[in-house]
Parts: sequence; C-alpha cells; structure tokens
Amino acid sequence: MNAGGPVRRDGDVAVFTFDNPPVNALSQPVRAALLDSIEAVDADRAVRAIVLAGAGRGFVAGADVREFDRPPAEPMLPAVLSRLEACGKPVVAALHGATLGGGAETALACHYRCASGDLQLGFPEVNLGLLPGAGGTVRLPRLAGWQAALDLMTAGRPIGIDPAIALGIVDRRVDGDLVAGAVAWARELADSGMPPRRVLDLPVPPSRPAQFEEYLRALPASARRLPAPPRIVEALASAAMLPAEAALARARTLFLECLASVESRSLRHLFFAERRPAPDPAFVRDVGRAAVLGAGTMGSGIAISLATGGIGVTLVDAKQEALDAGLTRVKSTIDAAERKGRLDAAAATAARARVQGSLTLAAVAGVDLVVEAVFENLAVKREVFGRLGELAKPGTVLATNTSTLDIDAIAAASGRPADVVGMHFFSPANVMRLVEVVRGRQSSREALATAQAVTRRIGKIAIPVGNAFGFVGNRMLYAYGREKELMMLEGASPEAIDRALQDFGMAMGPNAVGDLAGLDIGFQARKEWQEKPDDPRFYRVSDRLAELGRFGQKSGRGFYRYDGPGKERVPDPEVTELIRVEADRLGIKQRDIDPGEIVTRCILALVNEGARILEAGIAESPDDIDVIWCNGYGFPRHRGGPMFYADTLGLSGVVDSIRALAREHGNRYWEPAGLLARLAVEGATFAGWQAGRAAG
Ligand code: T1G
Repeated sequence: MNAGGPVRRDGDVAVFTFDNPPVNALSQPVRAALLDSIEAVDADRAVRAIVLAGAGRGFVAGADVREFDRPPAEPMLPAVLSRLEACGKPVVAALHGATLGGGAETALACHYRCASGDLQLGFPEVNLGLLPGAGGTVRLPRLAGWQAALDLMTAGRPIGIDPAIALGIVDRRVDGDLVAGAVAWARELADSGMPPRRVLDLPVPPSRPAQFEEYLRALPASARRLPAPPRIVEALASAAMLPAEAALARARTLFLECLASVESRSLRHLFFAERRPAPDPAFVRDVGRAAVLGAGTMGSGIAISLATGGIGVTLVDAKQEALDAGLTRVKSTIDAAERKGRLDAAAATAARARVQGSLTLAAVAGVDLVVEAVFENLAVKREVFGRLGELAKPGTVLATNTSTLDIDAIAAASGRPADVVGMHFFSPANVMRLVEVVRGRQSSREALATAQAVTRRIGKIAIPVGNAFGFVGNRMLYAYGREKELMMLEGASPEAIDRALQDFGMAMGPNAVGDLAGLDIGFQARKEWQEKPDDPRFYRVSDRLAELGRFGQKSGRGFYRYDGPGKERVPDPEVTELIRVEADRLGIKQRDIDPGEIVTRCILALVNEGARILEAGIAESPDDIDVIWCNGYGFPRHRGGPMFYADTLGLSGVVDSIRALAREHGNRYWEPAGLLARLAVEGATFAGWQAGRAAG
C-alpha cells in the first residue's frame, strides 16, 4: 500500500484507495489497512460518507492467491467485509477494470456501487478450484438472483458494465472522473439522509430447492467431478435456505474444503506457472509487420493470431488456389469471431484490414518477423530458409513453425542462424494459447526475446525450449503415445485407451487426437526421425493405419470410423482385427488391460520423459512442462500438469511404479530418469528442485 496511507479526505467524504500493484490483491497488509481505515472513518464525525476505489488498472483482482499456501493471517476478509457493511455512513464502491473474486465481494459489502465503462466484474474463484469465500454466495443472489449467481460463479468469466447494471449489481455508470463522480454521489446520499443499504439485509429472492439440484445435474460431468463447482451450488443453496449468518458460515466451511483440495493446489500452481516473466525489453526488436509462409491450416491460423493481436501480416503462398483458400479462412474466422461477440466490430474490421496476401516470397523484404509454416519436410524448409536469408532485411527474425525438425539444420541453410528460432504453434493456431519458442545453437537473445514478446503480444503463452526432436511437448507425446500403442498391441482397444485417459481428465483420448490431427502427419514425422527406437512394435498400429490410407477424420477412417451426416466417431471392428493381426505377427499375446494400467503407463511415461528433458536442459523448469502440457495437449488443469501431478503422487511412489513396470515390460522404456530417481531418494519434489535452481 502506498506510503501516504490509503485514506484521503474530499471534504466530508473519505476516499479509501486500494493501491497494491500490480492488481490490488487483498493481501494481509491491505486487509489490515482497510479494517483500520473503516474503524477510523466510521468513528470520525466529520466524515459523512465513504468511497472505496482502486489505483492503477483495476479496482481489486481478489484475494492474494500467494497467501493461500501460507497459514491464514488476520484480519480475514469475511470479518473485514462484515465491518465494512456495518458502517453507519453510506459506503460507495467506485469500480473500474478488474473487479474480481474478493474484489467483487468487497464491492458487494459496500452499500452502493458505481462503475466506469471498462468494468470487468466476476467471480473467477472456480478457475482456482475455489468458491467465493467472503460472502459473495450470500450477497450476490440478493442483488442479481439465483440464476445469475449460479452462472457467474460456476463459469468464472467476468461481465462488463451493461450486464452488471442490468443484473442490479452496479447501480450506476460514471463516465469521466470515476472517483469524483463517486464522491459526488456519496455526498448526495449523505445529504438525502438515506440509511446505508446493506445487501445482507435485502430480501432473499424466492427459489425452488430443486433448482439447485437441477443446476448441478446440468453442469458438465467434468465439472461435477471437481470439488469446487458442486460446492458453489451448495453454498448458493444454503444462502437460499439458511439465515444470512448461517449461510456465510456454511460458505466459509465449503471454501476451506476447496482450499485444501489437491485440485485447487494444482490450479493455483498453474496460475503462477503460466505467468512467466516477460523477456528483457532490452533485447526485444520492434515488430510492426510480419509475413507467414504457407497458407494452409497452420499458416492461416497463425496469420489470424497475428492480425487479431494487432500485427500487420502478409500471408504468402506460391499457389493462387492455396492463397485464396487461406485468405478466405482468415476472413471467415474473423467474421465468425465478430458474430460470436469474441471480437467487437472495430477490432474485427482492424484485424481484417491488417491481412494481405502474396504469391511471391519477395513479400518478406519489408517485414520484421517471418513465420514459416510450409510442408513438414527438412529439405523443403532448408530451401525456403536459404531464400529467406537473402530476401529478408537485416534484423528480421526468421521463425519456423516446425513441430519436430532440427532448428539448427534449418538455420544453417539461411546463412544467418542468429536470426532463426522456432515458433511452434499448436493447432488450431488461432485458438491454442501455447507457443514453444525454440532456441537453436546460434539463435540470438534478440531473436528469442522478440519471438517471446510477439507471442505474449498476441495473447499467447511463450515457453522457451531447447532444440531436440519434438522439443518438449511432442517429445513427451511420443513417450505417452508409445505406451498407448504398445497396449493396443497387448489387447486394449483404441476406445478403451481413450476412455481411460479421458476419465483421468485428458481433454481428448490420444487416438481421437491422432484422427483429428491426421495420422499421415505423425507417419511422415516418424519417417524423418533418425533416432527413433529400433523396435518393430514402436507406433506399429498408427503406421499400419497410415499405410492403409486410414488418416483419420480427413479420410473418414482412422482409429475410428466417421460415418453418417454428423461424421460421428464410432469404434471400428476392422481396426480391432487389424491390431490383432499385427500383434500376432509380432508374437504378442493379447490380454485384458484395465483402465488403471492404461493411465499409469501413459502418464508415468510422460513424467519420466519430462524428467529426462529437464536433465538435458531442453525445458528450463517443471513449471514450463506443466504449462506446455496443460495448454498444448489437454492435460487436466485440475491435476496441475504432469510434473506437478507426479509431486502430488510422491516421487518415490512414482519411481517404485516405474520399476514395477520395468520388471513387467523390461527396462527398455522403463528406466527411471536420473533426476527423478535422485529426487525420489532425497524425498524431494520437482517443485523443490526448481526452487533450488531459482535460488541459485
Ligand atoms: N493474487 C496474487 N497475485 C496476483 C493475483 C492475485 N489474485 N492476480 C494477479 N496476480 C499477479 C500475477 O501473478 C502477475 O504477477 C501480476 O499480478 C499480473 O497478473 C476471497 C478466494 C487481474 C485479469 O482469480 O485473472 O479472491 O507475474 O499477468 O494479464 O472469495 O491477473 O507480474 O509477478 O495475470 O493483466 C480471485 C486472478 C482470487 C484473479 C490481470 N481472483 N488474476 O491479468 O496480468 S481468489 C482471480 C487475473 C479470491 C475470494 C477468493 C489476472 C487479471 P507477476 P497477470 P493480466
């Protein structure tokens, strides 16, 4: 909090300003200062009204999430807000920007609320595996009703000023100087002699007990399985049926249950892991315009991200037909985002205007960044980078979107390897938030920093990784996939594999993902992979399907069949037979494999490969691996990512399980990584190892 103290007087109105950069989180010192100030101004006879406001870019973004892993420190927020609400003088909240979680609850404990047009008000606690624990579940429905409270708290997405006013949460909009407007209104209220309007004293809206059960049943099964969503519904149901104080106490109990859950610890871990420090601006070059080479699915997706992210982009393709298709895809995707309200009209128009097309590579001459997304073949990419090295101006960053190939081999062809980096986008590139920024042996700090800065600028998460086959994400995917492929030969059906991993929480099963991405892509990449294991079983099922032209959704057949108008995914007995024949040919006796074994083998393969990647320095931290897998591969966020998940299991147990798998299946693939084995012996964790390295 700023030294001058949080309270200033504007005549007979006291203004308390939250000033705890960067987001005015309600840390212990802030709570203590607020409580002391309320006590003081409420007792000060010269003060007739109070205004609460936030300094900087928002009102208050909630409780200080970092404090949740420490012992609780008084005063606790519920008590502070009860004291605030009890004030004998009108208290007006002046809201702008991020007004989230405990920040929104603070606003609800005030007697009146006004806001500026940039308001983003919400209850994102569920995204942290929590529920509003400071009275939001009791106060919000008294203003906005049950349906709105249920929707806002289970979805965790903020709303703007218009819906906030329409729902009765915010009383009025203030344009111009927000705090001055709030002070004037507060003085008006004091002059009117209006008693404080305490939300807790407002009547409880009528409800049907069944409506909460119905709401819970209507939640997706994946949400119902988590601790927080059902407890949010229960806390709101308690607010409908219990007296206010009892409902507040019940909500607090449910909050503490969530707080202690491994799911919330996992989501809180990810919250901070995804907030990597920005690259050193001293090394970031300006990027006013970019070019994307290859107008296919990935190229046009990358062009959309750049254009909607504020960067002018030229989409380049040698074939007119392909270029037209790419530009059409760009335009229709931006149009759809505008239709769905994801982009407002001005932003959509600006994004469309930023995109141009070109049939010639010479178009790269004036740009600051090139992202190459042509066919995944080393010879083709080297030929392109050879030309890029000549045509691009000095200082232009030359990025390749390869998902597996050797960055150094590509960079060498450009004649200016210092400018070459990997920017590995994930499909669909305009949707997926993750970009692996790959450093080649000679990539300069400027090129790496610029690629990371552009990635953040277009609203994505940049994770720097080293240059190795498949970098971090795909390299781990090969270990994860290896096990599912082996288990299919051993008798598990493709759909059983997918079901087990989806029940574990994966967004999609690996076979369904393979069919979506196209089995020909992986088949091609494995052909180019020099160091792949010399094992006839390795990806034998996928390769066989590809050999037979079963590329997945694009060919209507893959691991599954995609028949009928809806192209429904259905198991295909032909595949089961095909696998049985391959198993027979390889001398593998098939058996029943239970879901537990499927999950154990696939997930521990991830963890073990992740540990090897850390040892090799291909990933800088376990956090980065968790962010890559949760944002690029659909690993369940409520498990925190493979490395955090392993820590929750306990590394010695993980190593014991891996050794048991080695005894059963041989240690060709099941040798515990050195780092993992060492940490297990030391009784340590990946998180502890990371902290130790950070401390130097
Ligand atoms: N606590 C601690 N640190 C926080 C924080 C928080 N609530 N919110 C942000 N930060 C840090 C973040 O780690 C980063 O730090 C910096 O601020 C900028 O954040 C009692 C239980 C507000 C929309 O879930 O959604 O209240 O990396 O990079 O993109 O019922 O931050 O610079 O060191 O994200 O502009 C509920 C979480 C808490 C909101 C701004 N509140 N924050 O986004 O910046 S639980 C939330 C956000 C609660 C009550 C319950 C976003 C933002 P660093 P940033 P941004």
